[in-house]
Amino acid sequence: MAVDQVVVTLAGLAGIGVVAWFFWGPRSSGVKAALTPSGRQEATIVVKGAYIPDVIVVEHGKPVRLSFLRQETAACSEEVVFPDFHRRTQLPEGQLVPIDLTPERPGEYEVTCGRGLLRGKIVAR
Ligand SMILES: [Cu+2]
Repeated sequence: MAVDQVVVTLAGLAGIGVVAWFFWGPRSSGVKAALTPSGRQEATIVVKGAYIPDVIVVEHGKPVRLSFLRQETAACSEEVVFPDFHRRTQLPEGQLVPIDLTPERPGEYEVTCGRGLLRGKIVAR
C-alpha cells in the first residue's frame, strides 16, 4: 500500500472506532449520589428546562433522598413523577423538596414531569 492509502485506511479505522465508542462505549454515566454517614444516598436536582443532572447513580437497596429545586415557573415541571414507585410530588418554585425512595433492585428507574416531557432516571447498581 502506498502511504496515502495507509493514511486513509487508518483514518477510516479511527473513524469507525469513534463511532463505535460513541454508540457502545461507556456512557457519560450520570452523577453519583453522595453517601451520608447515616447511609443515605443524597443528590440535589435542579429543575430548569430539564432535570440537572438527569441521571443519578445510586446503589440499590439503600435509601435515596433526591432533593428537587425547581427554578422555573413552566407548568410542565410543577409535578415530578416516579412511575416505578407510584409517586407524584408537587414542586413549588424555589423550594427544596426532598423525596425519599429506595430502589430495591439494580436497574433504571424513570423520572418524568407530570406531562412526560422532562426526563431523567435513577440508575441503581
Ligand atoms: Cu412536563
